[in-house]
Amino acid sequence: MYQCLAPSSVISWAKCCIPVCLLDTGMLFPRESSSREVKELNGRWDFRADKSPNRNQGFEKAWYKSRLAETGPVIDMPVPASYNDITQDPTLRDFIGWVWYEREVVVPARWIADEGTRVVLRVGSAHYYSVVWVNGVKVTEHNGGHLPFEAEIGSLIRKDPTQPCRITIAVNNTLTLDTLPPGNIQHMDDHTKYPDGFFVQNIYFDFFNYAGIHRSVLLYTTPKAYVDDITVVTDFLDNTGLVYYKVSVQGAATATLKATLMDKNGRCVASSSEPSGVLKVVDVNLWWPYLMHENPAYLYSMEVRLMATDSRSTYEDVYTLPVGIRTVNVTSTQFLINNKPFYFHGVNKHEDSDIRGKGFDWPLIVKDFNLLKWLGANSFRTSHYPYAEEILQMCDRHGIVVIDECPGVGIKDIRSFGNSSLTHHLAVMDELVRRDKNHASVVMWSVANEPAAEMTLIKHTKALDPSRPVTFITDSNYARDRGAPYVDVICVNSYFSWYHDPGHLEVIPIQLKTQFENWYGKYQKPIIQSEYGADAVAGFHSDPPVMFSEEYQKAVLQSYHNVLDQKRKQYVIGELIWNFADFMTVQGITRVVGNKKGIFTRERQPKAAAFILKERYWRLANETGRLPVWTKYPCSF
Ligand code: GCB
Repeated sequence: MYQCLAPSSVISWAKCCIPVCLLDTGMLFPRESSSREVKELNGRWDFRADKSPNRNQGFEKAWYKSRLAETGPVIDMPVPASYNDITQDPTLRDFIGWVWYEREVVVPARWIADEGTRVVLRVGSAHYYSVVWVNGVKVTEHNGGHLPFEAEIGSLIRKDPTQPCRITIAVNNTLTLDTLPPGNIQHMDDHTKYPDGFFVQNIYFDFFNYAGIHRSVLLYTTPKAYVDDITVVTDFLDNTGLVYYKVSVQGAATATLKATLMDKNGRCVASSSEPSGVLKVVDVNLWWPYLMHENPAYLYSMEVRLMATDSRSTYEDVYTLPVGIRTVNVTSTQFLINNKPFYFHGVNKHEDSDIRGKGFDWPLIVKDFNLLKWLGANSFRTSHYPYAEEILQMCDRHGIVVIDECPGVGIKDIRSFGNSSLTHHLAVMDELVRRDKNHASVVMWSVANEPAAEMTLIKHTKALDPSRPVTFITDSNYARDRGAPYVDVICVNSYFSWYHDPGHLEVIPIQLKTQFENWYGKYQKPIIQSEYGADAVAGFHSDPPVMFSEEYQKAVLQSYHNVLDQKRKQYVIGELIWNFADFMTVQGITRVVGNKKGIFTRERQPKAAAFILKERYWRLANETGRLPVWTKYPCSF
């Protein structure tokens, strides 16, 4: 048991602990190669919300059987994007139920002609429950937002090559007590108060339940015999990097395989012909976090080349995976990356922006990475759900360290504490680890924000991926004995002088100190202040500071920082501000057009607090890290 280890012991996750995949198939990110093609289906789709009273007309009338425009009026809808803020229709902004998307695709003739080619339809994510048809035939369904799903559609489109390929996706954002996050529908039947058929969706999490197709829809090809999954876990010994790997193959009884690891210049540094094993890299360039090394985020490329033959032909498949070589260890007082203490000075984020909602958007992502670097942030937590894979790829490329969180947020209703919730929660962890296990930037899993059954979840996640530590996020008042004995790092959210003792900045030094001392005293595990902050409406000023002014937000941060500075010399290993940017929430009396705890506005302009944090993060980096040459003069940003 980890908690029995002496304070100085190191819990090491490296070695050759390969994550186990409990799911039938892999979920490699679709990449082009000499054997694989990718066709993006993003852009304008036809769209129709099913506004029938039971929201079921689409299924009753089988809207998937013909063109959507033939079933009734359709409107334009961009993919990827949440549909909520796209139109001027208030009933669509707050719509609950099934919406239908459709578009026709021209499939390259050779994809159809070549029986040895697999054609896969992949949805990066759709919120929340999805059903997918191709030419009226159901090909898959998926339970849960934020994670990808796919279906092989080759045989279907080959049935009648003269037909265009019509893709229909129905998406339902109804949350139940067993979904992640949970929610429930409440019907109001009192006709003296509510119109006919009035209902609301109750949720217990603090962000808008944006819905629709949130990430790219793609078609991609692989040969019939193909690389289905690759798992890597890395380590090093002195100057030698070790890449433990495992390749799984589908579509061939026997196959030959070559795994080649290449450096940044494309030079082969190690290779093997085995489906699993270890690649040894002499004079290794380790993957280091941003601001911890002058050459951070070094990535090798692992090319897997597969050859298989059947009675008809020979298949060659090539898949190239970026690989960062690094280790992660935890002691009772430190978080070690490559055996050096790492202090998380970072942010909590949301996938959230004007108009797009939770829709994937490259300009926003690149802007956010520029802001993270400007701020001197070295890390973030994917509060409160898995972010797009492209965001994790950016983290790998830029050395931004990630605590990867599953969508277990707002599990408050006692009825969500049962077995069916837990079974789904475990399945979501399987999907999350399967998708993100190979990212060097991902250094820890977070099973939930205040979860119901953390013990089982933590044990399950550790069994899934023994190569990384596991945590869950708690708040300062949370029953302390539930999950804490099982986690590797304690993550605490607290809002002193905001939700507790509002307006009283003077309580922060006492209450924060007590919080840390209680948690550490009981568990002797390193602690991350995983949320803290205060709302500030940009442009509101007040001296002396009062709540909601930029000055108050600044003062809260400064008071927290004073305590963090004492405790980070002992066992506090990180601080993540809540939040990077203002974000949309449900309407309510505590939210003024959303949550305003951002240090940037929703439009990504800095509030006064951003400058406080920037000054601090660069100071921390200067104390503990080694700045890249180009960041020698951070003030010149
Ligand atoms: C929290 C939650 C986060 C909220 C935040 C707040 O503890 O984890 O989702 O947005 O507090 O601002 O209330």
